[in-house]
Amino acid sequence: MAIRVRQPVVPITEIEHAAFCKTEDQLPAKPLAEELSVNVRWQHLPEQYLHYTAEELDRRIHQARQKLGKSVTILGHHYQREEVIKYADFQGDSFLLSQEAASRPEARYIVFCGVHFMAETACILCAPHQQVILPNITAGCSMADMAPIEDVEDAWEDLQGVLSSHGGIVPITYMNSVARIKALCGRHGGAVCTSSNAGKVLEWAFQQGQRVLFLPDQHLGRNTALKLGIPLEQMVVWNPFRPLGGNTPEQLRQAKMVLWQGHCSVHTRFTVKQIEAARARYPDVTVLVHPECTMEVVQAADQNGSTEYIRKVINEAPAGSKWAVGTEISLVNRLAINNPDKTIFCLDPVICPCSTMYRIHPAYLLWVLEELAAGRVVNQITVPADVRRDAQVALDRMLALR
Ligand code: CIZ
Repeated sequence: MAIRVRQPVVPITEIEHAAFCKTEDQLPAKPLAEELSVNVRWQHLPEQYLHYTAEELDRRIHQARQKLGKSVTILGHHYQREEVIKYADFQGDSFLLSQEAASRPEARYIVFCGVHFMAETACILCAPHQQVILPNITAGCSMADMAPIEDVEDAWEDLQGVLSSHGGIVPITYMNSVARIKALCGRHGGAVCTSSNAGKVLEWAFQQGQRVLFLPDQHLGRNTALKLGIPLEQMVVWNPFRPLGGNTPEQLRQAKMVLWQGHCSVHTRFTVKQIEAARARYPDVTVLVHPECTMEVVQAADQNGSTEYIRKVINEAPAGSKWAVGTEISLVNRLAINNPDKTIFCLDPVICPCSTMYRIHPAYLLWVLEELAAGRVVNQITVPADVRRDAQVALDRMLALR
């Protein structure tokens, strides 16, 4: 098996995961210097940005925006903290936001308050004159980092060796993956999926071939395949640290789903015990979780769906209804604020934000805006032309299924 040099990533440490966890329900942003004092390794900024108060940040962000006018669009992912999302021209999931950016060609600069793979997707979908900026360059995604392209290419080669004369395998990647993985899927007859359309994309994939390599979230892959009636016995997990992912050639040939061993650190915090506790407290509660949660949690919940689904269902629910939600805390808090006539709470009593989404502090947003206002583009995210072309193929296959 080939050994390749890996791209360095800024890892999400256990310290960072725990650093921002709280038991009270709000997480007000502190001056950046204070947030950095818990030993996180975020992008360096000019000193003055570390000390601005919330009021100073707010005033300066408004000033910079006024100067930049329509040349800038700010996009905010549902998982962004309140102090950042309030500046967003559009809020949404990663794919909706990228489409929104592409539909606004007057915006030369797209400031994407989200994480790296989302900015890459925007870059793939945007017009060539648009530049995509990620306010904090270290805002990656721990799930996407669990599938480095070098490991995926090695796995792909190994799978071809075992399966090419046994019906092959179709690569499907969740949106939460680097552009190079999307491109690999495009080149090899596969597609991208989101958590909203994973079922449709998997159905399509099984019309193309007899088995699927699902990247990088094993839980979304497993939960979706189970919904389609594929039994657990026909699923194997690919551990990139073991030869053949820890499987025998026979196990791979028997499998319908090969699930990459990746997960979301936020959604795997939710447990069946938390669901039981929520039901004990509110017997009429509806438990609604994201399909990145484990199979046990998804099966114990009343409903599961993407961030857009969760928002829609709760926003449209009758007054007085009660919701225990298993997804990122910033989204849950926002739903609770926007629906004061309903009882909405996070399943997990310990409030832990997504630590990479949290790396976008308003001071970073201010910094990139002030740099733009001074005529300098910082933190531009680019995708090489060949990667963009092939990734677009995989995205187009998904879009054709809508
Ligand atoms: O694609 C997204 O934005 C994510 C991360 C999840 C979802 O369900 O929308």
